[in-house]
Amino acid sequence: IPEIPEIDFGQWGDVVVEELNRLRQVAAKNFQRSWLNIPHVTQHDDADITELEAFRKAQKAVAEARGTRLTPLPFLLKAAAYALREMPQFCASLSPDGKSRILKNYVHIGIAVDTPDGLMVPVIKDVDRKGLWELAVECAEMAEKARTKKLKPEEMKGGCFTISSLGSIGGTYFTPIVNSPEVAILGVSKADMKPRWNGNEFEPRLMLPLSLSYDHRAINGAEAAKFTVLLSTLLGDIRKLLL
Ligand code: CAO
Repeated sequence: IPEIPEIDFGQWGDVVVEELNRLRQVAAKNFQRSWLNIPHVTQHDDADITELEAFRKAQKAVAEARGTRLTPLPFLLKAAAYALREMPQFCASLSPDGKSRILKNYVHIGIAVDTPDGLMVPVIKDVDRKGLWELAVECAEMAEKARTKKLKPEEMKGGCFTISSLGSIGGTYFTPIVNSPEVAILGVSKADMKPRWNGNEFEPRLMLPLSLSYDHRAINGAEAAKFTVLLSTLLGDIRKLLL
């Protein structure tokens, strides 16, 4: 690809040159490799989490008694794990020669964690076999380890899918870069009250913006739309996670 020329920005005013730390350099390389190798498409959808949120808030005292916090993230992990089991083409990697697809019979999901040094992605193993409390504790532990540089290399390996949640910050939709060799990543933005037509009138509902970026070599658009519809359905009525 054409190189970006080196420019002396100092000729137009004062500048400061900062060295990028190793983590940011490695992340930059990974982003560029994924961006250049993967034909990306992003499918957006909204999940109605009004009931989920009422249930989550009702667990606040229980969470405190257990010494943990129940954020939307464990619910997202459970819904994603269910969808990955239902649609195994999302729980897969392409062989480097592009001639085969490796389907994984395990559900390990990475969570993007923002740290002062840059982005880290610890992997939660066997999400489909864990309960919400277990996931809540593990997410908090992994995020803490990431922020205090205590993650072991093996705790960042083996992911099948990644969730990047910017929900606590804000924004509405974004286009995450697939964490190769995975074939899809779910971006989650901030939930907001929106008017929804219920057939008779507009009702205020809490809507969660979802953005699924996927590798178009491995997944077609119809499959991606079905995946986000399934995720929205599961998050809209979490009893369906038991089916
Ligand atoms: N909508 C509205 N509120 C949300 C939300 C959403 N989608 N997601 C989280 N929140 C709320 C939580 O419920 C919590 O509020 P309460 O305490 O009142 O319940 C608050 O935001 C803070 O949540 P949190 O950030 O502490 O916890 P989390 O489980 O949502 O996220 C983690 C954990 C590690 C994913 C997050 O801290 C983080 O680092 N996110 C950044 C990821 C990132 O950088 N992605 C970009 C990668 S590409 O460059």
